[in-house]
Amino acid sequence: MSRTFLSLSADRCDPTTARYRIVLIPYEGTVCFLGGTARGPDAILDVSDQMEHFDEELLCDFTRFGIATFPPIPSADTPEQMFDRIYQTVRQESYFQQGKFPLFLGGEHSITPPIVRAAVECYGTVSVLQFDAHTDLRESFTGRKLSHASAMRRVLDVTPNLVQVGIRSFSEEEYQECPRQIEALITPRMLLQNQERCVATILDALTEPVYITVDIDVFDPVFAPGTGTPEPGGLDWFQVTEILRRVCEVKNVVGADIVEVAPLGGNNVVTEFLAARLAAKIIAYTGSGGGTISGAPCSSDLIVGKDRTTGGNTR
Ligand SMILES: [Mn+2]
Repeated sequence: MSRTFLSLSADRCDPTTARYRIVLIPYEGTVCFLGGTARGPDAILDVSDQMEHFDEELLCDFTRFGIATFPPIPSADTPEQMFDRIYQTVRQESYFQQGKFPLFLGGEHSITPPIVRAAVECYGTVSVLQFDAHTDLRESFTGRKLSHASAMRRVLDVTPNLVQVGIRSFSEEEYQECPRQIEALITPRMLLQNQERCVATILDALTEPVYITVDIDVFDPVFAPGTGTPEPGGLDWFQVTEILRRVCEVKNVVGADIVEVAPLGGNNVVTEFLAARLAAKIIAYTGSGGGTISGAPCSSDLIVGKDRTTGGNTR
């Protein structure tokens, strides 16, 4: 079983030289329904052993800039302590830093606000692109302001620029308290009707730099059954990766997280495999697209399907 992402050779996972930083946060403190997100990061690392290091779409070795795996941030006793621990660790370890790209593996979605707070401190301003089935805009949930169900409300405390994609579940309370956010949602239905227009809207709405948070439940439960609150009507691999690729091509993306993977156990590794491949895609896309992180890019001519017109869904 691997303790580093992809079980890379020593020269490719040296933390002092690697551009990419995998940071594990196996936190599960405020989950309300099915548990298991604490096992997510380990499960993603384990299956990453089985993946190729060559991106089939960009035709390049996405590990060439180095991918280091950092020790897990241990869970604290309360959500407040955990928020502070994540925020302080991300700052002290300088996970956000010019030329470095942190990719956090959760854990539940409440890990995101302290990360974004540290990112805003580093870069001055950050917009957040959220892939999720849920808005997570409740002011509090079961009496907790730091619940996973309030994660994006806490993000709004530190940045006003939040773009939400794949949402298909939110409460009346959220609609009344955050009407501007709700009216700007990019829903799965909108993506099915005209993905190209949605991508243009997303690119237009995102200021730079961009931080990306992916709740694995943005995918349809058919593709990602191992998660706490599987919602029907989710996105597929091509919808999510197409948006990610386009955003990474033209925006300066400075970090990302993948959260809410709750492994089913046994031989069903579908969800963690999807998450591991998604992590690889984020690395590949940010390594070859736009942005200020320098390095020899793959030729953009090699991006298969770069010129294809994607009116409507991509399936
Ligand atoms: Mn969610």
